Amino acid sequence: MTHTLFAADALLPEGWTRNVLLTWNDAGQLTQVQAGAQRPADAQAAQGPVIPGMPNLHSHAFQRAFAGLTEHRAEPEKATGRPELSRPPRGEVPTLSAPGGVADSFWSWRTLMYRFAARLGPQHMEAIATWLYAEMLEAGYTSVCEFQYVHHDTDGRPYTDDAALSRALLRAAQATGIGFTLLPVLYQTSGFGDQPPTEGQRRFIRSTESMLRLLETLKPDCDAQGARLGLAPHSLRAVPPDALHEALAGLDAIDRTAPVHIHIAEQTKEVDDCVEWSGLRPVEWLLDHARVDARWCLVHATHMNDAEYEYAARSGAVAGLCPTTEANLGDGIFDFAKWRSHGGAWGVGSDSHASVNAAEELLMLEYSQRLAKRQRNVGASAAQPHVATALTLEAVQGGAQASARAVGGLAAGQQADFVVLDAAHVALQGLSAPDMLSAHVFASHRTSAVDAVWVAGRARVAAGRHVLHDEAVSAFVAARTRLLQD
Ligand code: NGQ
Ligand code: ZN
Repeated sequence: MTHTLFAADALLPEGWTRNVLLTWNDAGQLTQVQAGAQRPADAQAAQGPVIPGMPNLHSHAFQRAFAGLTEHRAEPEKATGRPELSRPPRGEVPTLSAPGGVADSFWSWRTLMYRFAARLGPQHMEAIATWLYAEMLEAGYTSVCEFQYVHHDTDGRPYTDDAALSRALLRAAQATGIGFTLLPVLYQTSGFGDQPPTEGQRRFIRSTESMLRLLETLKPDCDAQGARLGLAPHSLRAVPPDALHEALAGLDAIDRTAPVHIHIAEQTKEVDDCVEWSGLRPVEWLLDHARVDARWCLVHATHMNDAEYEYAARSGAVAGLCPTTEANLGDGIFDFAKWRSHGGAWGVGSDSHASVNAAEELLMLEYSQRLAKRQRNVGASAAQPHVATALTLEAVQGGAQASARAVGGLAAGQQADFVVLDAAHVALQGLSAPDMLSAHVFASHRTSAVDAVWVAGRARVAAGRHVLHDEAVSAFVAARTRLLQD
């Protein structure tokens, strides 16, 4: 059987197109995208412009329940109440001074985040992720890459089912209908040069061999629900070179095309420590020591020199930009124009979920560039003068590549993942389709202009709400309350 939707305006890979008939099969794959079509009498019609669904290329689901809880200055000792977690590992003491004590930083945030993660169990994880994924769908994301690093129980021992927390995420994805790429994380050290893990990291630690066994365990579950399985070496500071090489070889034996994601060069301290350890900057080290190619997603890659921008872009890897988290954590500013000048692929992720909104990531990305360069419309391209249009199309491409799934936009062979904008929203009413998308990204003032969201040809969000909205909210709030009380 085939299914159809008629769109008066649709954003195809080549740009805005009039009178488009989308046709897909029972498997949810687009079989035809016909421009300049007549509306068939029996076809349903979209009530607003249709844009491709955005793949979210970086998420730590559990952090959704922690978002908003560190937006005040606090001394780590007082805030954690746990001496073993409050003492940052060697070299991680914030050095800037601020009124009332040391300045908060990425590292002090991380101490608090670890403390929050210490209490998390599979049921919390499932409840948090179910609401998060419903929320992502409502906000225009149609798939997500989960960078999943909490593996063990609260004492740091493997669960009876070693894959318990990953399975909780798979169930949440299944229930909400979001497309899924699961990236179990390899984490072994607390810093460059084999520094032993800290107490706060005990739930993350696995041998390379046990990671490969976990991947083998999870592969059939992922295949059964159309999810993709990859691997995420957490960062160069968490995975020593031998383990990195062994894990990549093991991954290849399971699936030679599986995606590989890594956090890299997010903080200047990480760059300095890497140079001290190896004489090379993190991105330089990685390009020299691993076969980085289009399977890779370099998450953040905030701090690169000119040569790193050039060679990393040319490697074919996707830059995994997480603009609202990078702003929230004070990471620094990625040079988007430079990356693009070398033809670099890129996409967006919501990472710590300080914001869960595809449009807002594009807004933050563009604004960071405007502030840094004192220019406007930095994200426009030769082919697409409208910034929101250009950024949407590129982020969908890069996000699909990083997800290793056929979710690259409105074209035959891709999954039928799309978003119908709300043409009746006050910010959009009466505008042309490209201006409606601009208004959605730049002028909807934290209200939603998303009307309907379809994943693999199935409507998951209607009138701005996910089918599970109410029950998912209650379970999420209950889980967060328990986590904060326990
Ligand atoms: C994470 N988040 O794995 O959740 C990290 C913090 C780390 C970001 N990098 C932990 N944004 O990098 O060590
Ligand atoms: Zn991350």
